[in-house]
Amino acid sequence: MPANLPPQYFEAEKAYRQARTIPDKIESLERMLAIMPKHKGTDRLHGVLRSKIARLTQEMERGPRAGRRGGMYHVKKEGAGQAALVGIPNSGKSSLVAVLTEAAPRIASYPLTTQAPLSGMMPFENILIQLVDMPAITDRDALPWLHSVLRNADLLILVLDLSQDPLEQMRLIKDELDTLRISLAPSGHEPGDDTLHTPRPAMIIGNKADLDRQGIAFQRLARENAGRHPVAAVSAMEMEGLEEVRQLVFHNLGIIRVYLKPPGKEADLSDPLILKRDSTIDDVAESVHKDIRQHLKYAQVWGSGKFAGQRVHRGYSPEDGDIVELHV
Ligand SMILES: Nc1nc2c(ncn2[C@@H]2O[C@H](COP(=O)(O)OP(=O)(O)OP(=O)(O)O)[C@@H](O)[C@H]2O)c(=O)[nH]1
Ligand SMILES: [Mg+2]
Repeated sequence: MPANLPPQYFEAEKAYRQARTIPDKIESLERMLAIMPKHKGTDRLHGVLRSKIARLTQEMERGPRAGRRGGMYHVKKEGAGQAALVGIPNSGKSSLVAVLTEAAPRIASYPLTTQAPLSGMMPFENILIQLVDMPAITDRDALPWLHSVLRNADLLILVLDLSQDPLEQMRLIKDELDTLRISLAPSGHEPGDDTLHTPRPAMIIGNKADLDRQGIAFQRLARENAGRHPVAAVSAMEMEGLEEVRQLVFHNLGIIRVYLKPPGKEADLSDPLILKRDSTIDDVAESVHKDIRQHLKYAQVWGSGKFAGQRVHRGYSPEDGDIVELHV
C-alpha cells in the first residue's frame, strides 16, 4: 500500500538530512511523524522514525564522547558560511571577531585568552557570515576543539601579527595544522578528500598593521603567498582594512547568491538562496524542493544571461546576484 506522503513531509525530511546536531535531528524526525498520515501504508515508516528518535535520544542522554563526529566539539553552522580564525596566541583573533561581528569575546594582552570557540555573525551586504573565534593553534588544551572545528569550517582565516615575523608564524601554523591532518588548499581550488589530510580553503589576514606602518612584514607575507592565498593588511585596533576582509571572506567561501522570482512578481532581493559556486539551475530547483527539480521545464535568468529573462536549461550555472524564475 503506497504511503502517499504530502510535500511538507519531504521538506521535513530534507531538514532532517541537513540537521547537524542531535536535537535538530530529533526535531525534524518528530515533525516528519506529525505530518505523516496514519494508515496501513505508513505503518512501517512510522516504526522506523520512532526507533530513530529513540536511538538519538539515547545517544543524547548518554552524552557525547570526545572525538566523535558531530559530538560535543562542534560549532553549529549558521548563516551563509562558516569561517574559523586560526593563529598563534595574541595575534588578534578575538579582536577581529569583536570588530566584525556582534559577539563580544574576551580580549587581553596575555596569551591563551580564548579557551573555547565563540561564534559571531558578520554582516556582508545582504547576508550574514559566521566567524568562529578559536583558541590559539598552539593551545594543547584546545586540541579537540581545533581538530573538529577547523576540519569542518568552510574557510580558514589565518590571523598573523605583523609586529612579529609573519613567515615564522606561517610555518608554525602549518606545522600545527599538519599534526591536525589539515592542509591549506590554494584559493580557487575546490578541496577534495583524496589525501591523508583534509584540505581547507584559506585566506590570510596580517593584523596589527598599525605596528607595521612601512608595510615591510606585510610585503614579505604577500610575496610568499602570491597566487596561493589572498592576503589583507588589517588593524583590528584602528579598524582599518575591515571592508577588504569582508569582501575576501565572501569571495573565498565559494558561494553565490541567487534570487528567486515567482512568475509575474518581483524577486525578493533581501532574501537570497545561498548556493555553492558552479551550482546549476537544477541545484537552484532542488534547494526549493526536489519535486520542482523533477518537474522543471526551463528557467529564465536576469543578470548573467545574454539578455534579460533569457531562457536557460537545467545545466546552466547562474552567477552571484542572478535572478532566476523557475518554470514547472
Ligand atoms: N596594536 C594593535 N594591537 C592589537 C590589534 N589587534 C589586537 N591587538 C592587541 O593584541 C592583544 C591580543 O588580542 P586578542 O584579540 O586577545 O588576541 P587573540 O589572538 O584572540 O589571543 P588568544 O585568544 O590568546 O589566542 C590585545 O592586547 C589586543 O589589544 C591591532 O590591530 N593593533
Ligand atoms: Mg582570543
